[in-house]
Amino acid sequence: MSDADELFLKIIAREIPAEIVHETETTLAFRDIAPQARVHVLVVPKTRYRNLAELAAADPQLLADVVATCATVAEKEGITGSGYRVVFNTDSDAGQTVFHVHAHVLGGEPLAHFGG
Ligand code: DGP
Repeated sequence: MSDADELFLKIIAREIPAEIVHETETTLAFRDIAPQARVHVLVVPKTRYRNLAELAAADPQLLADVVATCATVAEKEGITGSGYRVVFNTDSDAGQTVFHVHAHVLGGEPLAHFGG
């Protein structure tokens, strides 16, 4: 595991500061250091898995916890009415840079549309 991949474990341990938005027994939500939207929060499981595929295979309940925390964050941030996006960048083509699975919760303004 590289230093970059240990980053979120250090945030979970409060060894590196972050603006924490919500915490549960199994997950932590904190603001992205380089926000791509007015609201940009990262949600991580407190146990590290490399990416979405590893988490889904190893612990589906923990994945459900991460997704539930995303919905809670959207409520706390007041963006459920206007809408929001949840993204798991997974490996190189998606530009994943930190290999501790995390969901991006983005909203608070109109987001560029993608898809059909
Ligand atoms: P990804 O590209 O999907 O692996 O996203 C990693 C995100 O992590 C990226 O949007 C920036 C964010 N990030 C990187 N370093 C830090 C940090 O030290 N603190 C916080 N809060 N976010 C960070």
